[in-house]
Amino acid sequence: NRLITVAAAQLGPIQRAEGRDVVVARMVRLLERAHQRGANVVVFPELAFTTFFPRWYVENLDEADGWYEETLPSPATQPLFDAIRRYGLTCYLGYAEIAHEPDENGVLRKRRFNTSVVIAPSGEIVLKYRKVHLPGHKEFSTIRKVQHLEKRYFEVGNLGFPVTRAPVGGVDVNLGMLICNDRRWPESWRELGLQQVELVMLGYNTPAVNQENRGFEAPYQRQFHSQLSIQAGCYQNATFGVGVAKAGNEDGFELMGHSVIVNPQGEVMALASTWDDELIVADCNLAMCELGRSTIFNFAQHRRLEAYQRIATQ
Ligand code: CDT
Repeated sequence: NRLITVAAAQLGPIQRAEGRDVVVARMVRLLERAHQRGANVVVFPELAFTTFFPRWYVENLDEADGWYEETLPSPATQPLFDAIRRYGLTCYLGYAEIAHEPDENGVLRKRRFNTSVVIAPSGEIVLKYRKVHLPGHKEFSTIRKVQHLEKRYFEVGNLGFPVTRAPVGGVDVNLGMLICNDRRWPESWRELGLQQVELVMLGYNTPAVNQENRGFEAPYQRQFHSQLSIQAGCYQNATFGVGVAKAGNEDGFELMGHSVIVNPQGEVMALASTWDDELIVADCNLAMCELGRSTIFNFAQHRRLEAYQRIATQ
C-alpha cells in the first residue's frame, strides 16, 4: 500500500473589501484542522487570497495590482508558510501572480498569470503551474449581468502541464495541477496522465449560475458538470483527483461549492456539503492507480497517435 491522506480545504466567500490577513488566518485554521485529521496534503482553491476579482472591471490593470502576489511568501502570506512547515504538510495554493519576466519576444514585461504552486513541507515551492484555459472575455460586456474578465486579468499560462515526483507523508507521489476551467478539458487531464500523474490537484471559482445558459443549463447542472469532468478525468487517466471550491456569496454573487475527492475508478470518496470553509478528507491508496494504468488505460499499448492528428492541429 502507498497510503496518503488527502484534504480539500474549501473556502467560503471572501468579500471585495476583505484583506489578506482575514483569509490567511482562515487558511491557517484549515491547515491546523487538516493536521488534526491526519492529512498529508492540503488543497486550497483557485485565487485563494482574494475575492473572485475577474467579476470586477478595472480599466487600468496597474490599479488591480492589489489582487496579485509579486512575491510568495510575502509578509501577509508568511503565516500560511509557517503553518505548512509547522504541520509538515504538502500544499496546493492558487493565487494571482505578477511576474517580471521576458515575453515571447524576449522583452522584459510585467506579466499576470492565474497560478498555482505546490509547497513542500519545508515551505519551499517545488512546482508551479499557470492556467491554460482562461474562460470569459477581455473587455467589459454590456450584455452580461456579471463580468468574467479572466482574459483581461491573465495571460495564457506558459509552463505547460508539469508533473513532479515529491514526497507526501513519506510516500513519493507524482503530483500535477490544473486550475478551474482546465478541469473541463480532456486534453489537460491527458497531458498529466501521460506523465503518470497520481494526484491531480485543482482549485476553482465557479459561478453558481451560468450567465450564458440560454435556458439549457440549470444551476444544479453546474455541480453535475464539475463532478462529471473530474470523475471522467480521474478514471480515464487512472489518477486520484481533488477539486476544491471557493464557495458562497461574494458581494451578492454566488459561487458553487461541492469540493470533491475522486479515486482512479472515477468514484467520489468525499464531497463538501456547505458553501463555507469546510475540510473534507480521504485516505488514498496510490497503488490503486496501477490497475487502469497497466490494463485498459495502458497508453503505450492502446493509444493510436496516428488517428489523433486533429487534436494538436485544430
Ligand atoms: N474560474 C473559472 O475558470 N471559472 C469557470 C467559469 C466559466 S463561466 C465563464 C469554470 O469553468 O468553472
